[in-house]
Amino acid sequence: GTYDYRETGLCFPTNFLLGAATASYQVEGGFAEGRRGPSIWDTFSKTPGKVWNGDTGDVAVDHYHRLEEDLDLMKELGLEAYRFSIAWPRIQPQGVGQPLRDGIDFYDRLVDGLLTRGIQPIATLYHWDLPQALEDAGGWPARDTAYRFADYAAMMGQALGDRVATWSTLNEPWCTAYLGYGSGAHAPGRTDPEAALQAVHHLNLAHGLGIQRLRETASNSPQYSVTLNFHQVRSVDEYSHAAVVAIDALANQAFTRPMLRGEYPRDLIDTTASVTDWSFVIDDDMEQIHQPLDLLGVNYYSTTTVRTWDREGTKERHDGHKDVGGSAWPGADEVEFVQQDGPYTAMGWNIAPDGLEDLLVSLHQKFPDQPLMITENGAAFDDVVEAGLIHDVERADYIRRHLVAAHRAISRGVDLRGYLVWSLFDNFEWGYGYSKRFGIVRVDYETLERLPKDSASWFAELIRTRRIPGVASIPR
Ligand code: PNW
Repeated sequence: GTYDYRETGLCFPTNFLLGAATASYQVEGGFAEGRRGPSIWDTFSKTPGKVWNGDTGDVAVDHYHRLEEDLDLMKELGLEAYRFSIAWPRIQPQGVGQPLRDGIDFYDRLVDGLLTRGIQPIATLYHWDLPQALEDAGGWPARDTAYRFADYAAMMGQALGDRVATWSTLNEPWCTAYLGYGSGAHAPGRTDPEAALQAVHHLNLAHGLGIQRLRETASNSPQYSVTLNFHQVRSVDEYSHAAVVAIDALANQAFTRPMLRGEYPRDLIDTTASVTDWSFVIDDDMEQIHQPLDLLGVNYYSTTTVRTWDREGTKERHDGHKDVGGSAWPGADEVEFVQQDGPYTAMGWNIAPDGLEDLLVSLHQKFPDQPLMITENGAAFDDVVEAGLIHDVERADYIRRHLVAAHRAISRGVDLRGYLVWSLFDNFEWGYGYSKRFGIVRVDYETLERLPKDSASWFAELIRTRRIPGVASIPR
């Protein structure tokens, strides 16, 4: 195979945080427990044709009912941090009003269970499960959703602010805005380019207001963050500079510039000029959005390669996103996404650890004082169970090579604080249902049994020794 089995000899300092991540709708199940309200992902997954095989998160990996067992597993693997998300509709079933006791209790138990085991809780307030009632009232294209989010943030700050180590407002607002309201591949499945850009702005506003409300309520001194999925954009030829600028503006700068600098960049306004005049940006929005962050969360899986379309022939569409008709790139009509060189994961995403190093270095150059953390990185592969074991060398090798890239970025001066693998478990992979497995722990969807894969043992060895092991050194 193409794996690199060597021992690297590279070490991470003890304060470099190593852990794993999940998200509420992808793992919890228990969809009707404790008067939880429906989210847009319940509605979407139950709409025929939207999710592979008609899969839903009704049961998922049943984490809601297997909390203690799962916490013990995290402890056995030696995780130093666990990144989870809070299901808003468990707290406010209609997105407004008093918090539900059962909802708060569940996250109370989760946070306490982590702390008892010496694992840092990293809590994300929004990983895509918007209360359906708020979507019915307009969803993220409506300004009011940002205010509802701010109230919910304050509520969670009150409830858990004495124990959560790190707060993150949003996970990947890029996906929410452009896949939810532009391409239609994600809930709520709308395909309206202007709505997608309104969603961008109201997500940014929600983030800024949310940070402020969390700060008011916290009684210890947690870290405040947001998690973005950056597109590391490359061009195929020297004529395609404009395509890189447009995609970088839509994917990356649409979030980093308002959040970290309090402005929307010219390139974004220009790229989207045929779609919107951004008149929904009003009053002191930009000041509200611009809040200092202790950490910027970076999710990284792959690179993106573009070319300026010459308007001849059919446009290539290999942007790594499920094509369901609408565009995930409002205004970028002259951009072609080209097929990239392999190897690929089961998602069809090309494996490019050097893209992670480039991304971290460029973020450090643009925002020199901003500490970073890799909040997701990992891979789906078609795992095979052999005599009760899963020798997922490809996944261990993927993680290993990205850790080497992270290590190189650190040695080039990047202030990188940690690495969280996506994901702790195989889980509900959005539009792909249960067909794609990202876990370092396998879940048998018949019995719901958990089975750590070789990549989990490999990761546990990394945490124990703080040294990036060779893939061959997986204890068997
Ligand atoms: C991220 N895309 O999602 C999410 O934060 C996770 O919930 C998810 O399971 C993981 O990455 C793996 O996909 C993405 O189409 C979903 O570019 C789709 C895209 C990117 C990230």
